[in-house]
Amino acid sequence: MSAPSRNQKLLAWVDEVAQMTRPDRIEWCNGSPDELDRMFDLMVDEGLATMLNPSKRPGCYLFRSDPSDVARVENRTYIACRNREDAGPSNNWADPAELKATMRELYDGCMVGRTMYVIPFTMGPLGSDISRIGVELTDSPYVVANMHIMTRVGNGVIKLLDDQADFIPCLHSVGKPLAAGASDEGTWPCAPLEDKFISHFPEERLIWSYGSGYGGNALLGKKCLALRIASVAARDEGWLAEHMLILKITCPEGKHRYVAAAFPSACGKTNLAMLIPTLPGWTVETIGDDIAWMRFDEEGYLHAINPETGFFGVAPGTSQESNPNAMTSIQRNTIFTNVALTEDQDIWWEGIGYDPPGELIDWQGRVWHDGSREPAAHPNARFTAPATQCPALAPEWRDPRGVRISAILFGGRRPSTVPLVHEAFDWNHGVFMGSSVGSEVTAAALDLQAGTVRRDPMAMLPFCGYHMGDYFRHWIETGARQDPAKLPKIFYVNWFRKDASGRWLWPGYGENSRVLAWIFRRCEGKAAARETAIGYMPDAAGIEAPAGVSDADLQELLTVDKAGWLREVASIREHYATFGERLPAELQQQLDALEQRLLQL
Ligand code: OXD
Ligand code: MN
Repeated sequence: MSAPSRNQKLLAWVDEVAQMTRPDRIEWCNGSPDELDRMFDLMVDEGLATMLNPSKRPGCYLFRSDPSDVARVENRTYIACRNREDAGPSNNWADPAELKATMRELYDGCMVGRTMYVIPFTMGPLGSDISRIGVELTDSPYVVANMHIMTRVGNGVIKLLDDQADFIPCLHSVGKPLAAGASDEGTWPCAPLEDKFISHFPEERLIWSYGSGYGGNALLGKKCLALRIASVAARDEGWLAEHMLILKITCPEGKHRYVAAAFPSACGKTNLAMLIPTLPGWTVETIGDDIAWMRFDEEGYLHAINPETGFFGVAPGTSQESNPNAMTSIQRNTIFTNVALTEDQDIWWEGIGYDPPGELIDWQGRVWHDGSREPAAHPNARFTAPATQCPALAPEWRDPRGVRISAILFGGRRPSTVPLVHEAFDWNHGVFMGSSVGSEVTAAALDLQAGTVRRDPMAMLPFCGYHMGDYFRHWIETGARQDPAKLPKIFYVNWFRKDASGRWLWPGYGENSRVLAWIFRRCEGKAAARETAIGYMPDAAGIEAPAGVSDADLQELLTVDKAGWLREVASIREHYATFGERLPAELQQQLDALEQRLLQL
């Protein structure tokens, strides 16, 4: 097919990559439904995909990955900038020229026997000032199909590129060339772990990924472009690229507000983004579940867009009870990866809310019976579903101007110490809260002492494309340029409190609407709060307790545990030490001031 673009930079780059990788053919993607069907047909024919039961899950397909290719590979993820210090202590640094030389050897002939797809896409609505154009070159039809769902692919982008708009080049290969006439024959193509590279060249705004087909490593618009590269662009251009969901909340009187929220992985971000309130009269609608790009408008208000068009969610644990809107979203036109297959060609996973309906085929293609020791679905099994299938999607989710953010929430899994909700005194105090976010780990989960907090500042540790100390400075400076009265309020929430016997103190899920309601009223200036050592907090009367939460429970959820917080201060001090001299003095001052306030209690 002849190239449908007149953009010289794009044509030259496609040519250069084709010469290096030597695909059998090149195909330009137009984003059409026919193209998507063709990708699925191709993969079904090659034994890589199973079409699910069309009367139960129309338009849905199941994929099983190689057991070595089931998640993001942080130890194979690189930030290649000129100075090692600029990558900071939380990233793997590589010298750009050396990394390119290593990867060029791997890319040499890596697409032999395959088609190279050219995927023009935008993150964010076509033509919005905040949006970015990317072009992904890949030899994976699985990536093409997922990009169709997760981004805006197609001719509209080609047209913009014809007008010489710039784009972010994203190169991807599964790293498995095929001998003449061979096919994958049902085996998920990827390279061994030591050959996988997920590389970012932030100074050039360039992404090179090799050897993995897994979403976070291969759908380059998502974590690579919309977070790691965009975070650097945002720093340079004065905006924020964040690992945040965006939701809309409407109160019984009909007024609405928008909230952005950052939580480390496995804290129920998708569930919160699609929450169904138990509090009568309130509604929550979804704008996005993973990434927010935010900018201050001319009037000084923060606006956010969701740059994606789909949900790439964790399947296990998703059920009618935990997230009915997600269950409806995945009813049709969804890609399932590494879930279990039922006898009637439907999907099943641990925590789906009902027993396995008979014998299953597990995520590795083996027969599985109830009671087997290994899980039937991989714990990181995923669904890729179009956002438009979410019944709670707010109509303005695609507004190119974005939505005005009234509140920013930070949170993590903290069984002790951190109360249900507290509000920052001001922007810098809120940045301090975000910088100290983390989740407690169990000894079984990681080789760490139980009770240790694994810090994941603003849930960006794996996704910030530069030094985290500079990232905190960027947040502080961004706030300092604005009228404080117009800045969003910042809150720290914790749905995961337990009492001394290990009993959950708070039921979570839809009941979290009770906390959102307090936050909403705070933004309106209508809810009372008391000033404490750690921030503003509601009295027990400020939160309507759900069934099963006693007055004593609520009291415990809303007290400041002085001893626990002094331990927290010491732990944050250790965390801060890892950022060295680039930690902004403002954050050190926030920590010292918190300690002083606690000591006075
Ligand atoms: C994700 C993650 O996959 O945060 O969204 O790990
Ligand atoms: Mn995420």
